[in-house]
Amino acid sequence: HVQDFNTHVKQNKESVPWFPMKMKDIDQFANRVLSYGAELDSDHPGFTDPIYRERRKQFADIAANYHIGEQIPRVEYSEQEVTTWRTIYNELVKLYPTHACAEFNYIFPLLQQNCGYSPDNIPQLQDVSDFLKGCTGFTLRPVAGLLSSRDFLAGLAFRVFHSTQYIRHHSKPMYTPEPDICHELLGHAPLFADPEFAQFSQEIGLASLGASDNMIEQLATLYWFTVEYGICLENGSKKAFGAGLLSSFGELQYCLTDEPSHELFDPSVTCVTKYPITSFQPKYFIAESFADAKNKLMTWTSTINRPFQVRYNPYTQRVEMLDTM
Ligand code: TIH
Ligand code: FE2
Repeated sequence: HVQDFNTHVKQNKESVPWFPMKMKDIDQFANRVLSYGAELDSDHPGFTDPIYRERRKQFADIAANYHIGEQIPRVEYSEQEVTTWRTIYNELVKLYPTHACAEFNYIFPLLQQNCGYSPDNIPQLQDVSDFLKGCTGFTLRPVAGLLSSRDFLAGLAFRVFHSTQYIRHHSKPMYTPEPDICHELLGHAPLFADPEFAQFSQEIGLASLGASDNMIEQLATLYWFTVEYGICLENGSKKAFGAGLLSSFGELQYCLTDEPSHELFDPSVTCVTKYPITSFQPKYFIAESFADAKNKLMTWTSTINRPFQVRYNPYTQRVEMLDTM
């Protein structure tokens, strides 16, 4: 039977970490950022650029004041920001036909037609969010900085993707270790319009609710090697589907060469593999298809030891708990 979380904890006296049960609960953690988006480290390319720092603060404020269900404020990007976007966009669209997976190449023209994707325009988060909602129910939510893995993954359980709105510093367009609007809109957004991929992403999110710290780390690693850096096979040749690849014209070329190593995606192996976060990846995992990756993931998550099961009710936008104790 379905039970509410607090009742569950009281009755079982277990230390299950808090997790959101309804869409609105996400507002409680969306501002709990590890590093506030406005404070840049000394090695960040924008550290000594006062205009860039001030701009980042504006974006952090938009996210900090946002509540679920509201319209995401529209932003007018500067000529310099659009130039950065254009550089990245023009390099990437040359590579997509040969380097990106078929699902991505099917959706990308729809984003050009419906959401203002073009070399001269940085699309608005609200327009992309509306488009995704009509495809798979995914929506975007602006975020002020880096969330913990636990909070970020919890959003996916509700098909909510936390998205940055600022753009990387113009001095380094080819690669950024922190997400930015190019990474979100070129890397992530297209595949959230794909039903299989959307479900795969949500399954990681649902598995994360109330999970132990150790399990969160394993799920974040699975997310990293699929949603961020996944490669799949199409008629025997490798194609990129990970957002970190699809938004970086440097790494998108590199990832399909023989320089890095490639291994078949296997959740039990992949989930404990270490990875660097500020350089190209030395190793990628290859999925046979989104459906296959989802099946393997669900087989693996079914072995997770939790005293309850969860399922998402899209009509109420709530997580329902099925007690299994
Ligand atoms: N490296 C990516 C890029 O340059 O677009 C961005 C990120 C990937 C993963 C986290 S941030
Ligand atoms: Fe990402």
